[in-house]
Amino acid sequence: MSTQTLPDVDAVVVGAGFAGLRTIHELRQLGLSMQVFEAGTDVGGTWYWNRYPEARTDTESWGYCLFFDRELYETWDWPERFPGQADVLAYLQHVADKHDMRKEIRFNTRVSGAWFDEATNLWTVRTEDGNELRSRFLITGLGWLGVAYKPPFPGADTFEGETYVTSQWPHEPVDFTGKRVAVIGTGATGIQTITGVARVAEHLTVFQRTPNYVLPSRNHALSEFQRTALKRDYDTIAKKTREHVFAFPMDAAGRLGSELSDEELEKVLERGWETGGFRYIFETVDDMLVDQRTNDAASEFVRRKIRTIVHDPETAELLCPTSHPIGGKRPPLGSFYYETYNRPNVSLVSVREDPIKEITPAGLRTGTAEYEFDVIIYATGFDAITGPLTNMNVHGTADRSLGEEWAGNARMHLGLTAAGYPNMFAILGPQAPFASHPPVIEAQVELTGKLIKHALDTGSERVEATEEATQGWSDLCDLILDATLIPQGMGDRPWFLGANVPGKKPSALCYLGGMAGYGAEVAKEVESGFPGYRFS
Ligand code: NA7
Repeated sequence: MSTQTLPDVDAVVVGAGFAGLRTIHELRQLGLSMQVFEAGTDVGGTWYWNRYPEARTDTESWGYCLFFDRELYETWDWPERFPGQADVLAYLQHVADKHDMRKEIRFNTRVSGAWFDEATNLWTVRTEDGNELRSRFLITGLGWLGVAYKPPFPGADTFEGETYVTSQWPHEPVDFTGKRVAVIGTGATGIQTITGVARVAEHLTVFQRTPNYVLPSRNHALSEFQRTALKRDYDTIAKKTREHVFAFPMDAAGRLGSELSDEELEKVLERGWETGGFRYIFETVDDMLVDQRTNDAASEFVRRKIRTIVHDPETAELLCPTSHPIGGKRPPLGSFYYETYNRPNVSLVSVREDPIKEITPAGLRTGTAEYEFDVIIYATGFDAITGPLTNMNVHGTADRSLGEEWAGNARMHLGLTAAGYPNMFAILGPQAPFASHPPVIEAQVELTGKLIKHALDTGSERVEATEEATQGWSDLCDLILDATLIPQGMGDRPWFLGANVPGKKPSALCYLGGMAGYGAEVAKEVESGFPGYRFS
């Protein structure tokens, strides 16, 4: 008589942010049992950890949410155009409470490894507290930005003041009043932190290696009237997020910069700049990221704005990005960011030619100068996209870890599944669309549901992307990347191409074919009976 090893639960889900919560709903629809593990003490994921000053979305609130529950959409009130961290966290807490999701989640529990067993076709998932669980399916919702990157400056431990990392911010408020503060890094999180800290610190010194194109967010409170109108517009907004290239609730511009005269282009850019946010990129023209002349004009437009806003010409020049095209790095949104450099208590130090050499007990030292601080804030980014998954220590068939697998290029079919990792679904895995995350997450969780359902319907114990499909998707990601101007920015280390962490191999870590393009690829896969997958 043969004995069969049975799973403890149908699915283990890792993470309780947008992806984990949306997955709970999907698995319930399928009638599957689950255990969700979450390292934090509450739901929220990225929005649980990133509590630094002024942390805020760069996507308009009415599109930065989940659409699976219309009532949820119509009963939630976003206070601002771009919600702050506390509001996004409150939203996710509300999602979990409304759908009674917390009972599926074990908080304070970090997964330390997962192994696929070929003999039983089950995953064994181990947690740091020493427990083990066997499941048929493993679904990770780790986000792209769960592992901080902190440059290994010599002497970092010797600093006698306070040290903070933006993405590991304390839960208690930090008071910078009367303090001399350093911020290292001017990416999206640095930009937000800088404007917040500048208002209270005695002095803020910003250490900038690469200037960015910081677009004005023009954030504002939403009136009762606006909120009501947005809720009534649920169908249109949901459709727009599925069809817009970046999954934003916007329309395409419907015009090409390449077909406009210099004067017309200037006018359109001015309107986009005044409207604020990513509308400068996506509602002005549809070819900013692919047409050189248009991109040059849009980049120069921002430089002119910087020179107009910033009073000190030397500081203005340091803030002007010249070594990558707009879009070559992820452009941050700011709220009076450039204006901040007109404050008497803020100074800018370029460490491009004169890098930080070491952290000292009193502050830090570049090749030519020494600085003293009470506080150093690292806004130095993340081991993005691959870091959270490789850190989780996932072993597929042949006991091969994702870290080993991705020593070449990180590849995942449809940014979700990989050959050699059966029954594993990585929501926001490498080569998922580079677009606003909640709509991408919903699309990927829905696809996960369909793949699992097909496996169940066909009595399959195992569903796995084929090698051909995994490589084919990766080739497509390369092809699309090369059709854009984005590779021109590679020298400035964009994180979404894995270029920001020394030793990490840069590659097409995301799909740049747009949200509608992704939807079409997914539909093709589903409607043709999953040719990219093997069910057994
Ligand atoms: P980013 O955008 O990767 O920014 C990190 C910043 O830290 C960037 O300005 C880096 O300069 C700087 N950095 C990194 N290492 C160093 C060293 N050694 N010396 C000086 N400066 C350094 O990360 P964020 O956290 O701001 O944003 C990531 C995403 O989170 C963001 O795009 C949103 O989607 C949310 P560099 O540009 O490499 O010269």
